[in-house]
Amino acid sequence: MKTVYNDRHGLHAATHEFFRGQLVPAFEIPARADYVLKALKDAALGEVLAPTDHGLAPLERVHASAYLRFVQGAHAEWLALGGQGDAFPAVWPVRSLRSDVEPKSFAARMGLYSMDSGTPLTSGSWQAAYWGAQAGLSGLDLVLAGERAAYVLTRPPGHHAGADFFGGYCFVNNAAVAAQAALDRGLARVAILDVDYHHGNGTQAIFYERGDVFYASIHGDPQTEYPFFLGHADERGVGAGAGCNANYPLPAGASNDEWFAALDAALARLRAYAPELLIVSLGVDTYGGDPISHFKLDRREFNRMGQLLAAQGWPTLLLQEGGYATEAIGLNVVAVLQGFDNIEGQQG
Ligand code: Q9C
Ligand code: ZN
Repeated sequence: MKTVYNDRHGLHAATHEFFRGQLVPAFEIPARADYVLKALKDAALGEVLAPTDHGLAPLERVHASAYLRFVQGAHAEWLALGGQGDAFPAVWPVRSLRSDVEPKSFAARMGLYSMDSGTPLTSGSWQAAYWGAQAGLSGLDLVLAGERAAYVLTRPPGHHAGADFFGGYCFVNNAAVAAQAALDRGLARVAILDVDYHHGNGTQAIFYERGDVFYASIHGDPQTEYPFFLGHADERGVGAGAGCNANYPLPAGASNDEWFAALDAALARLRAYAPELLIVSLGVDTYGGDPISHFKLDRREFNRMGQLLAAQGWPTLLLQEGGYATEAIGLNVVAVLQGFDNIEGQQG
């Protein structure tokens, strides 16, 4: 299948991140995408294309304009105030505090527009994230033009980003932007299947009250796993979206049998919904060797995942999300894509 590659991803390059409140070397690094690109080329998986610019309007269909404006200018503001290196939020409007008034203070706006301190805002974050969304939109173009499937290689990831906040390494919700663009181009029902280890809280929240996007996710139980505050099984959507949200939280350490049972259940829900397009939030941090996650998938399982996704028969857009076993994620992604293209692939 064809790949759209965001070649500006390297503009987002953090050295450190806060992990459980401690500053550690960043996990979400440019080498992740470099390894995937190399593996795609080694496997001769298909053409690699550059994104075309669809402008800001499709991002504004999902994200608040004030939020996008803030992210766009935030690092320059930080430097102008004497900040050095990457910027991190440190204060948030939690319960009883107001989030309806945008403060003047930069530190306060960093908190207003974020959900955690684990997402470094760097000088190139906006550019990288903007072009990631453009890559997603370009992949959508391919699928709407009749390609069976397309893969979007980009970082930073997107599924934790909400309508007006960043977090979980994410700034722009690429899957949500692509889903909304598909609707705006005439589709009536889009499914998003999120197989990243972490629940895609941003994607779920963006479509929670809507029936035109079905969100299904298999992920580490938020009782113990990031993002902690969303992703439970009893979240089923409300209003027009009632019944259009399906979460499959699994305990950290869940077996591959449990994971594929959840995938079976999620796909059955999606078949009942009968989407015209499937968007896959393809995180490969479900890999057994991932440094921040606790599932046990390996090449054989990634290959099978791709086969099962293809077997549904829907036009499919696969978007890169997480995966932090840097040197392995290329082979893991290729295993999914080869499975989708019905290539057995190398095991092990
Ligand atoms: N204290 C994605 O895979 N860090 N995001 C956890 C726990 C955030 C992962 C810190 C992990 C986010 C797209
Ligand atoms: Zn993840």
